[in-house]
Amino acid sequence: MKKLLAGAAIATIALSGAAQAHFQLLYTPDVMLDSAQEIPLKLMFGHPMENGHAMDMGSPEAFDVYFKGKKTDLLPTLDPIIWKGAHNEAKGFETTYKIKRNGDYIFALTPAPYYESSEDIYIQQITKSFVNKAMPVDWAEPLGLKTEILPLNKPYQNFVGGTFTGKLLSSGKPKGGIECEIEYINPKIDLKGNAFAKEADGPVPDSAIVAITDDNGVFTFGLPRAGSWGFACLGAGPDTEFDGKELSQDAVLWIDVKEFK
Ligand SMILES: [Cu+2]
Repeated sequence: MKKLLAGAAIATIALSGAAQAHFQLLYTPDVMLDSAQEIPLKLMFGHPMENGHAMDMGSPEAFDVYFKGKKTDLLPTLDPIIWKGAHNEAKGFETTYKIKRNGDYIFALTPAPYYESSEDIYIQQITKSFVNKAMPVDWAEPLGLKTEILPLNKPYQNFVGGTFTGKLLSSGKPKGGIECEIEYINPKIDLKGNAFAKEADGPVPDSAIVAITDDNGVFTFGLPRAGSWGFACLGAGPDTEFDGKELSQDAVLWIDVKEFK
């Protein structure tokens, strides 16, 4: 309950009541591929629905891709970038990855804990993104992260007007009663320029969109709009302290939503 209140308080301070949530982004533009290609991956920490301020990322603790149960370390491939938000610039990372074989590629990022001075806590958003080539295989399998959202719908193929259901795990076990914030990437992304567009004309609700996980760790959300949608289940992980301060170890999942036409 304390975390819920802390989350609400920061949103209030930051934008006098308007919806604003931190989201770790792990972004690539095309998530269903039919041919082999090298994909870009952009890692940045910001407020995508509000097009709010960008935050500096430290060196990630882990960044891996999982393919058919095999994990490959991508940390050595990361290059630092300066991500340009609508209002400021912040440190992020980028890399590229060659998608060759058919199947599901699950990218998982454990960022360094981020110190949020306005709350005097650390935030660590353990984040998953998916890319599929041609054949669905194991997108619904857990990766064994400290905390993660298991997609119960294909994360790379969702439609406006449909629903998405996820299952929150903490140390591999379902976790109920956790608040999950929900956002989409509102501004257009300039991949070459490592920037969000200044204009973000998509709607921003009056307060954060939230779902609470049930006793089985499950939540469902109706998808109102096409784009990249993110879910951040707050304080879900087993680690609650970092460097002598409170740590919110969150599970983040990104999905793709298209018009059904
Ligand atoms: Cu923030």
